[in-house]
Amino acid sequence: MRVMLINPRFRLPIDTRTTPHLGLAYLAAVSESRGDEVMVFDADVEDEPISEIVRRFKPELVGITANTPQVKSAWRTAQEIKAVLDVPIVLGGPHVSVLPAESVQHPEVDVVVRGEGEVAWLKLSEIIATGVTARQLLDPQTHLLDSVMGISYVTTDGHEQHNPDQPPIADLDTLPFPAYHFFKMERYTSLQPATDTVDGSKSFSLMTSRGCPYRCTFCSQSIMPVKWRARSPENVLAEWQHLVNDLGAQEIGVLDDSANIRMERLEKIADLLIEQKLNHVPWIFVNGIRANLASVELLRKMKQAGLKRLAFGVESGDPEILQSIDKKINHDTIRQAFRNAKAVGLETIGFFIIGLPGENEAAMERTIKFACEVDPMIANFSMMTPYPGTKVWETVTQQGKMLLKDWDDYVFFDGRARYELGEMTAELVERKWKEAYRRFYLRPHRIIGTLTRKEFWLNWRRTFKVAWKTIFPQKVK
Ligand code: B12
Ligand code: SF4
Repeated sequence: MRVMLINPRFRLPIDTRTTPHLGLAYLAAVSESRGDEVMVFDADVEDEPISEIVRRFKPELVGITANTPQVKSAWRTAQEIKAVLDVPIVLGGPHVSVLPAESVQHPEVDVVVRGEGEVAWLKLSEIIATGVTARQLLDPQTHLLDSVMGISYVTTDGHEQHNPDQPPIADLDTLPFPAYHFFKMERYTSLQPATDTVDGSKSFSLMTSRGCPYRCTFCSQSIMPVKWRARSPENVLAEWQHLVNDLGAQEIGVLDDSANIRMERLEKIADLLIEQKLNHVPWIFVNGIRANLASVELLRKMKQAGLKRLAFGVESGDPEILQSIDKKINHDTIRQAFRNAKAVGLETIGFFIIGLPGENEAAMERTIKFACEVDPMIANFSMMTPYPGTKVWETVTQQGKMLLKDWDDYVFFDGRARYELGEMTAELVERKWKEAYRRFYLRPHRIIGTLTRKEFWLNWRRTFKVAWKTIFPQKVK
């Protein structure tokens, strides 16, 4: 069967990275292992319109991914495809997992897959490969979709159906490795193009675990299965060997939400990387690892294993706010984690949020000061964006004034406040957010540090552009 997987067009207002979509790479691998002919269309790097490619390739099944700011683009893409070909169209990804009813009401969307997608995708592929049309699929008389868990759809007689959730995949080692060979690797950037100059075609991502046992109030992770599940160190190593030896990886991004929930597992992975001499390829934790589980011994071992840079989610410098967001951590632990990382020679990233519910100017001030105190190499200040499904979303919709009405606007780099709540006005959030970047990066030692980094000079045009757009954001649509 011919299968097409799509990452719909979406551009951030600032020039960040473009990397292959790992979720689609997993689904592509599942389809390939079924013997399907797979095509990945990543609108971020394609030149041709989707309708042309669909006419040529004639897919028999289409899957489209959608996070919140992408979902309108996903619906538009589905419409464009249906206009040239009557093919079953399936949507998946974080946004549609939280609000499936919204997407199934779009006539061009046949099925929504909620949560982890591999099992449902395989089941749907098996059914559709028998040659059924989208209409037959949704006909309640056929009962074709009755046993597929984790999907939502509207039957041909207009009944909205949400099948029971798919249980989380218990053994992640059973999954095939993400199929990067379906992506135009030469068209992507490195993981952190503002700081590193790695050829995008040599830059890969992997995940050693899925899920997160924490439930921070602002994080969309609450939509994924609660249970944290890890791949075995041996399985991770096998993928790492494949990326380095077969695909020539020159950097690897580890995308786990909380990679260090079991520290001994990470230590084992690090041991294997050293043993197998894979530690010459630098790797980065692009998402925060838990600061309370970052012992100096573990960090030292990972540094030996090739870890170059790691991130900690700090979120707020205000103790009360930190407690209110259920991060389940305190500032001394975070301070110690940064000290440990720097002591063993790791580069650090700190993630901070401006505009969490309950904040006032003093709380935001504490966040800026704390960022300057722990002084990571990269400080990332997000303007709080309440994503559907999160507790912050509930708070804002119930007690605040949501300023965003359009899913397209749910990015957090465009300098506009998303909501007002209590004494937190849009003016305050926008002013402190800009101030955070200015005050963090325009300190004398940071300027000198930046100017003496080789990568800065290799990337100076891009870095200036990103800095300019951050401090003087333009309204984009
Ligand atoms: C890496 C990453 C990025 C990278 C790369 C994105 C990419 N091309 O993949 C970058 C830095 C560019 C990025 C940017 C943004 N991101 Co991001 N990102 C992630 C992160 C950490 C990992 C994504 C990943 O690879 N997951 C692993 C794979 C296996 O999971 P998956 O992609 O969800 O796919 C699975 C299922 O969702 C499902 N599925 C997905 N698509 C489809 C399609 C079909 C047909 C089917 C059947 C199933 C299916 O099956 C897949 C396999 O199980 C996630 C957090 C997370 N844990 O997922 C956040 C996350 C996806 N990002 C998020 C956000 C908010 C953003 C931004 C909007 C932030 C911003 N700057 O404003 C932008 C949007 C950019 C864009 N182009 O869309 C949110 C999304 C929330 C939401 N409601 O949409 C997440 C969940 C983080 C969070 N915890 O809040 N992101
Ligand atoms: S912010 Fe990090 S620790 Fe908190 S729920 Fe999200 S992934 Fe887990």
